[in-house]
Amino acid sequence: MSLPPPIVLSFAASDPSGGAGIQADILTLAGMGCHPLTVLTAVTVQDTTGVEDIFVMDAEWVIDQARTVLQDMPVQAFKIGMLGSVEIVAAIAEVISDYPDIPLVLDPVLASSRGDMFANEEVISAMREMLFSQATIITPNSFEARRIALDHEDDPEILGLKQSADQLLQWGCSYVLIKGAHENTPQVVNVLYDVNGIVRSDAWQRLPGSFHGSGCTLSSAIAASLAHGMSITDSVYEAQEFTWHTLKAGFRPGMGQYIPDRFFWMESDNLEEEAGGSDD
Ligand code: PXL
Repeated sequence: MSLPPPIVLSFAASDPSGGAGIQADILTLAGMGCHPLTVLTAVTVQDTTGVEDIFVMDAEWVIDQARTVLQDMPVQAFKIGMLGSVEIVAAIAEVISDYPDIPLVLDPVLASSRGDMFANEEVISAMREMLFSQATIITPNSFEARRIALDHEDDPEILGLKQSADQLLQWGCSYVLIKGAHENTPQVVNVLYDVNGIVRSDAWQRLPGSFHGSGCTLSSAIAASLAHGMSITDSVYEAQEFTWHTLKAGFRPGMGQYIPDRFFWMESDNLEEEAGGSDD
């Protein structure tokens, strides 16, 4: 018998298309050599073209799922995706507060890449108040960073990204990774900040096509790297590289978006592909 791989607990919602959500987390964590524990926060009805419905779990069920596996197995990292309700935010905040030494990656999911909304103003406030101070790193895209940084419903475009990062850090997370895919730049530039400013900045070749599940893949890959014992800066680079390759090898299984291939590395051709580089 062999020793268990690093274990990561993901709190997320089901995406039956297998592109995003808990399915993305399971594939990514497994693809990066971790064992995934999964706590379901919601069930969505969706395919690769869009979300049709969402059923949010009762917060008690979230607590029961989490406490049961946590009493049985030691985890090396937590990852949080779609939350679903203020009660679920509170439930998760309470559970993870018992594990202050375990790194936490919080992907503050507000909407799908196609614009289906997943979080209202109350959930955003609850996330800021109860989860940010427990997060090692949060991974908003530039839209989410500006939207969450603004405490009200003003036009988020008025905030710069550095200004948004500073605001998010003030709510207590240690690092913010702002993803630049939605910005009008030739390359995709992802920037990691801490309270002292920019920690690292990585530019990646922009790939054609619209992807479903890239954010879930990146945040799970950071959690996997942290669970393997890597530093935060190395984890952020490793996760971006992994994610870029999943997108490069992405496939279009239906009539909508492309899905990242989290097992791209099983194709030996993809192992030699040149990705992009680091700015720092
Ligand atoms: O990528 C964010 C996300 C998270 N969780 C679920 C999703 C999506 C995007 O569609 O469906 C379940």
